[in-house]
Amino acid sequence: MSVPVSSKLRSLLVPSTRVVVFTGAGVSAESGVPVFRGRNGIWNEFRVEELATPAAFAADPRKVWEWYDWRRQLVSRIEPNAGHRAVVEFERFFHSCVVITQNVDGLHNRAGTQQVLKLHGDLWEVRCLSCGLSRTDLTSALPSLPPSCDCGGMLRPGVVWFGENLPLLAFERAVDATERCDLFFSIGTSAEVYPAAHLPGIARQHGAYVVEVNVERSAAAEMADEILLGKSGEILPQLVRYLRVEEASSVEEM
Ligand code: BJW
Ligand code: ZN
Repeated sequence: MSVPVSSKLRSLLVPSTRVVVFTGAGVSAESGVPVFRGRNGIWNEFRVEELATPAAFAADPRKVWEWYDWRRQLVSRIEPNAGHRAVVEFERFFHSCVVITQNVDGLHNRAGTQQVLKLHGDLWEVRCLSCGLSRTDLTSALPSLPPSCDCGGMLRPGVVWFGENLPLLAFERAVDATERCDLFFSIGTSAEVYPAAHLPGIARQHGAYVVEVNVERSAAAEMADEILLGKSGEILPQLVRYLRVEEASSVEEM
């Protein structure tokens, strides 16, 4: 089923438009990754204070690791969906398309996006609390919890918990791209977690056309010029079909 798309948005679907794609958990929902908030949200079942804070990890590292190991196993069994694949098509079509995600699942990369600004880290990264070394570890399930570094120190998940700073370079690049873009997509995020949630407003303040793609209106809706209500795995491929029409008509004109 198609959703109505404005003529303004269609006019922006040309290669020279500078695009930012900003995603949250909703873009992975159709792959089977649970979202955090709202219907079927993880936080309805678990308390955030018990799982996604440095204090929670200090109090019970094994419990926190069990949760992350469960999520690593889940993500290793599933595949990117049509929404992730459509983002790859965006990158191919637009001369400038910056992908910013709050997701830690790595599904944008697995779909084929090379450069992703990961604001909340990566489920597949581990960091040593003793020597500080970070590395990728694709093992699932982990043989012992909490896992240890070669130096003997305890490893932690390479994600950003509440109260922790975002990776500075990735966030600076995200803000920079957001300030420069013409078209900003906010996709599958509740836009409730800061500072990432500032991005749709920054885009709007700098004159971008802001489009929300979500199954329901989020906090970002206030900043949006246009809201496309529906699943990202259906709406984004619809936009890709428009890009193909645009591509075909520009070839005809040559
Ligand atoms: C679909 C769909 C489909 C479904 N198609 N759509 C007051 C008190 C305490 C702290 C604060 C405070 N005010 C501000 C703060 C700071 C705090 C914060 O923002 N808290 C708010 C919750 C109030 N932020 C931080 O602490 C951040 N750091 C920071 O600010 O540093 C400075 C600082 C330093 C020291 C002290 C204080 C500040 C860090 C935030 C880190 C967030 N980490 C997590 C966990 C990451 C690791 C992991 O995954 O385990 O990141 S929390 C969780 O939320 C995760 C997500 O990336 C993030 C955002 O969630 P997202 O992606 O938006 O998902 P949902 O579930 O919320 O929404 C899904 C959406 O999809 C919904 O809208 C659905 O409708 C939609 N949907 N299916 C399209 N098919
Ligand atoms: Zn170490």
